[in-house]
Amino acid sequence: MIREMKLSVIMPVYNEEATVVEILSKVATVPMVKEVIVVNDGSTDGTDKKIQKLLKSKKKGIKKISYFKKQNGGKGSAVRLGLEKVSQEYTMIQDADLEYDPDDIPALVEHIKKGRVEVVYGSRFIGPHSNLLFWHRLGNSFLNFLVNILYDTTLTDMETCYKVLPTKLFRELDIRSNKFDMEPEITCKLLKRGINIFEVPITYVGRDFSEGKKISWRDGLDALRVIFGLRILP
Ligand SMILES: Nc1nc2c(ncn2[C@@H]2O[C@H](COP(=O)(O)OP(=O)(O)OP(=O)(O)O)[C@@H](O)[C@H]2O)c(=O)[nH]1
Ligand SMILES: [Mg+2]
Repeated sequence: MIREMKLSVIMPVYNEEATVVEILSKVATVPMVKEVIVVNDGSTDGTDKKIQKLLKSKKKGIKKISYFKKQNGGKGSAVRLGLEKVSQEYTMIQDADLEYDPDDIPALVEHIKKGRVEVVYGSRFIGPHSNLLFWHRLGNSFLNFLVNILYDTTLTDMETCYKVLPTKLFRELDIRSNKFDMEPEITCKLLKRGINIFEVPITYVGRDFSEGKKISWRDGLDALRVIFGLRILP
């Protein structure tokens, strides 16, 4: 059985003037992407201007993009607002930098289309990748290892932004985290429900802080709180 894939993409954006137009143009032209919901929460650079200009242009695929602004609250809070606006059966997240490549989306959703799995993650560490930051990679591996031990699984990349979920399920997870701790919250809540997360290799070109990366060691502490907290909760 090949299922028609109707996908909404939520794009949280904060100070990404260098990349936002290119990534939006790319993701809006992926065949199964039926809408792109951009949430910009108070960028202080030229991000807003760049998005407005793109929306006014007649570029292919732009009709699919809807744009929301709010006060800065972090990636998780932006995704939560986006999720309220989603209209399609499946939802995924696309960061506004160029680390993840929308060309990988068709392969990412292939096994959902075939009806074999419900939730798919794009793993950066089983596909071709460059990784620039040693401590970031180490922290990432440690958090991933902890999830595997505490939730009895064998994921390779629970922090990936490429997560595809049925929209109904995503809403039921009732995500509370406001920042990057949203990623372990989604993962741990899925695992607690006994949902089988299917991983597909994706390409990844990591950026560094001079190129706009925002995640830091403090976000690692938030992740620890979420991973342990959700394990203890009934
Ligand atoms: N709306 C919104 N988006 C944010 C905020 N902080 C980060 N983002 C977005 O979240 C995405 C990921 O941020 P990055 O700094 O690239 O973090 P990263 O280390 O690459 O994160 P991963 O790719 O998940 O490992 C980018 O699209 C950012 O613009 C925020 O406060 N608000
Ligand atoms: Mg990034």
